[in-house]
Amino acid sequence: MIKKLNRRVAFASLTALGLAVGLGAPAFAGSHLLTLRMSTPASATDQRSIALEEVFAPAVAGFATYEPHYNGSLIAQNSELEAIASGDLEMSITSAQELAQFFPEFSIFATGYVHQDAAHQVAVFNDALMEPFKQTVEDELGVKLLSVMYLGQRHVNLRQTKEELTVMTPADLAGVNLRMPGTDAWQFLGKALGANPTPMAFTEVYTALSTGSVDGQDNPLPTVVDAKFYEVTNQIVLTAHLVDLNYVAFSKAVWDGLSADQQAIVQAAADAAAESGRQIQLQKEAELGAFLTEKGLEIYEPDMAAFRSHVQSMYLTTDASADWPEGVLDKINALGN
Ligand code: KDO
Repeated sequence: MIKKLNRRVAFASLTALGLAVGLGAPAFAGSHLLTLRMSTPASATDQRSIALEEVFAPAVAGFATYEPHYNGSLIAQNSELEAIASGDLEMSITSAQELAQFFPEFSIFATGYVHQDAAHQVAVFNDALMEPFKQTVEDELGVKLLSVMYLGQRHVNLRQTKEELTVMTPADLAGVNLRMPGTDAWQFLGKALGANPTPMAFTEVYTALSTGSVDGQDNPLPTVVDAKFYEVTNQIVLTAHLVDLNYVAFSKAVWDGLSADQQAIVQAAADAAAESGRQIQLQKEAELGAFLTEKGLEIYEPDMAAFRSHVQSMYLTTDASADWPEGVLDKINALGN
């Protein structure tokens, strides 16, 4: 908690300094195009990357050059927000879990079995309940959350064959070293699933699975295919424990230097990219089970009620929900089915 508070204060000051001295101040009038560097751990073939290149980039091309950096090659996973705050980066595809490092209340959007589907994510992001969250990130970190992108339903993906380990309830994951991304919110989710979470950057997961330094990882089916995790794992347990999202994060300092027309173009471009990526990702999720079965993976549903109740009670009976603003969970639930 102290660490988080320190980070929060430190970055509020850093952002104030960055804004005051004009770090990241854009030069985009006339023939001077603004460069929008975007860093993500995702690959160039991930649907979110493709959507930004194919939809966002051409829409802003009149005044900005979109410059994507993939596979964490420019900024390491989970450091992108600091980079935007300090003027070293203009855009990223961030997560609620990363934001929770600075603003613990964001963990509510990173909680298992809260978002119900892609449409629910959009309804929550566009609802008034989201305004104080967005405002805090803008004011204290200098980052604008433009739109919500759909990553998909995360499932547990293991090296063991189903014969070696069949997972029906959280108890079956006891002692399983499950790679989860390296922030507290992710690690807690791994524990809530009943596993032994191991923090690791996304770019290291394929090697860790192939050498057996972890037993498994969790990600949506399109990521399992895109990152070729199916080559080094044997089963997928369809836990659907997190309908995962990312936000299109944009430098507030750069935003403030845009004209009102340019801001409207950037906003519309981010929304259109998010919508395009969402539709393709949903289609892929529906189709890729068959592809993965062909590749030899065993795919099955566990006891969903057991997972849901174990995960939910872990959040509601521990400190994990202590920072959630009063009433927000009810509002999120009310926007679902
Ligand atoms: C991952 O590290 O497992 C994760 O899926 C977490 C997401 O928030 C997101 O950062 C994603 O990786 C990357 O964009 C790579 O797909």
